[in-house]
Amino acid sequence: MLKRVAFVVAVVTATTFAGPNRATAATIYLSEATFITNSGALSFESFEGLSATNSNALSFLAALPDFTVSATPAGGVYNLPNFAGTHATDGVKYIVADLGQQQAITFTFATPITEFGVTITDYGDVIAGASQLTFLTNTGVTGAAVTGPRPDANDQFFGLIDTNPFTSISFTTPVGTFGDPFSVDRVYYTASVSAVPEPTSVLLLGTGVAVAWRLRRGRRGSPAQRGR
Ligand SMILES: [Ca+2]
Ligand SMILES: [Ca+2]
Repeated sequence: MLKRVAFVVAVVTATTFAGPNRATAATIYLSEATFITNSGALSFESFEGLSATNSNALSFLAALPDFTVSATPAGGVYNLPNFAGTHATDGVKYIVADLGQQQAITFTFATPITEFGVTITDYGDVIAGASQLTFLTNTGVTGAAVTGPRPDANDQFFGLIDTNPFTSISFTTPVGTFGDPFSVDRVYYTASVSAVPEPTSVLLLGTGVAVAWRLRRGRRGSPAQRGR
């Protein structure tokens, strides 16, 4: 009987430890400043290089240097100061998802990232939009990015840092929130490996250290100079 109890306790303990370890790998940030502080080198994109459409196309997709951004069922690039509450949070251009329910904006990266941040505007300001905008990565990390209701033209930063790299993240409105356009701008993501100091910089730094060491050695080896 005692043996049996011990076995059960051992199994429960193992399960308890496995759960939190997995959950704490991903951290959500609602403060842009804290997200940046806790991130490594980041790249930034705010869609200023795209042509504004100021209208919605079905299955909208735009290609940026490091990722694509798509909007379903429809979306576009806007440069209007205020389109039904949506607006830019950096520069003048931004991406809108509109028309229908379960509207989604999806970012898909060419190389895996561990950090992602974005400002989401104007979510949850219409009557039926009082629930959450859900995020989901291709690795299965999910949760609430923005919780409604929110005032018209609101801004909400959302950041995710995950030790387990991911290549896509989507933001989806719930069923029943028909006609609540929302938008994204100010995108941060893990800088690609090309942003790491290049071998020539490292070599120059090494040369500098060698020169300094030689100078010190030279001074020590000259008693006449030391006596002055
Ligand atoms: Ca912008
Ligand atoms: Ca809205």
